[in-house]
Amino acid sequence: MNRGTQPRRAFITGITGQDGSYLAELLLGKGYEVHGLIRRASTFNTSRIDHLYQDAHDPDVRLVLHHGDVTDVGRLTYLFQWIEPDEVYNLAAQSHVRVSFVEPEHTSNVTGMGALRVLEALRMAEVPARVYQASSSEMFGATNPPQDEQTALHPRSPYGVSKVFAHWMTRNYRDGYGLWAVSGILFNHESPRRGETFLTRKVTRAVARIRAGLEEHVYLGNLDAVRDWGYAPEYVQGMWQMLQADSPDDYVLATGVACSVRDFVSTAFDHAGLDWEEHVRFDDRYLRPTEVDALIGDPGKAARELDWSATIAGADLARLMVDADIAALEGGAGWVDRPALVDWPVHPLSR
Ligand code: NDP
Ligand code: GDR
Repeated sequence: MNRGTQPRRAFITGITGQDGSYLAELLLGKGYEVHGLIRRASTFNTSRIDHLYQDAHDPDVRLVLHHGDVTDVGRLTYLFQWIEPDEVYNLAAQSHVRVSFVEPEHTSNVTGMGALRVLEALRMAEVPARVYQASSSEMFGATNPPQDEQTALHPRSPYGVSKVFAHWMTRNYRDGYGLWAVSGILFNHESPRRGETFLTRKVTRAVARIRAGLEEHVYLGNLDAVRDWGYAPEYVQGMWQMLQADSPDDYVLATGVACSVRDFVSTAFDHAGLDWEEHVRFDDRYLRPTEVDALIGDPGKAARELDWSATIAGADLARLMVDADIAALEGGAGWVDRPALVDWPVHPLSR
């Protein structure tokens, strides 16, 4: 859509999550007007974006939040008609694989059907936006590495199955309705803003607390799984690049570097001068009914066609995250320069 000198408009579902917060930063830095969908919660849920807060009374506010939910297609349709975004990033999901076994229906509704609602709302609103769908390496599941865009999908969790549904819906809306839609098949990506119950952050946060004498042990499940861990800010850059391409296509974003859970754990503890075997205990509650043994991506297509590549992987990432958790615990420079908690006003016209 050509708006002359007006800023480009992006709409992000999942803006309060790890990726949403980095993406909002990136797009604001590029001059975009950014609209984010947030869920009403009984406690503040905007801690990852509070440092981006702008006073809603300023005339040139470029970050606007809207209450809503990807389970509510009417709300999404209304917002798309009213905002007329140029780019839509669908990052909202129940994104925890272990939790998806406990809540398969909820996960399917949000992670799978939620993506369909975003696509359908855009179709109904007749807004010619470019759409990014957050697909996942979990879709490959049991298929042997290395995995790329041609690799067969074999999901091993309700989360993985939901992402496959969303992935194929996105392709079908592209093929059937001409929607400018892409799926980014992203391998694990982490950061100091990673949710505290995912493996990397659980470990680096525990390392900082054990080092400070606040805790003695951390309980983990399967240490044998192999993942391809990259750094989240680099991955949101890749998302944006996918939407700037000449034509819509799907891309794998990965480092190509294999790292086992055990190696990540030992690197993180080593970095803080601790012996991991003294502090890590096993708890079978963190096992999954079906595990994904090895995910190692081949990001060759993204390198060739988007000039995208990851620079931080596995062990470097573990050290970076340990440093950030130690700094945060010591009250120094944490991951965010957070102002006093703010009550984000939802837009007055966003009724
Ligand atoms: P997070 O779990 O950190 O963030 C998920 C976001 O979705 C949060 O903002 C959450 O809101 C929001 N959300 C959850 N349910 C709903 C709902 N019903 N309606 C609206 N919003 C909702 O995930 P990440 O940032 O790590 O990941 C972003 C996306 O990328 C997800 O779709 C994830 O599945 C996918 N992905 C992630 C990878 C990774 O390694 N990080 C790899 C591949 C794919 P709230 O804050 O209120 O909970
Ligand atoms: P994953 O990430 O399932 O790959 O999904 P997670 O960090 O949860 O698990 C990674 C591996 O570590 C093993 N593991 C543990 N995991 C957790 N969470 N807690 C533990 O105590 C623990 N002990 C061992 C797991 O079994 C697994 O093998 C992430 C999510 O961000 C998805 O949304 C995303 O799509 C995929 O990455 C790519």
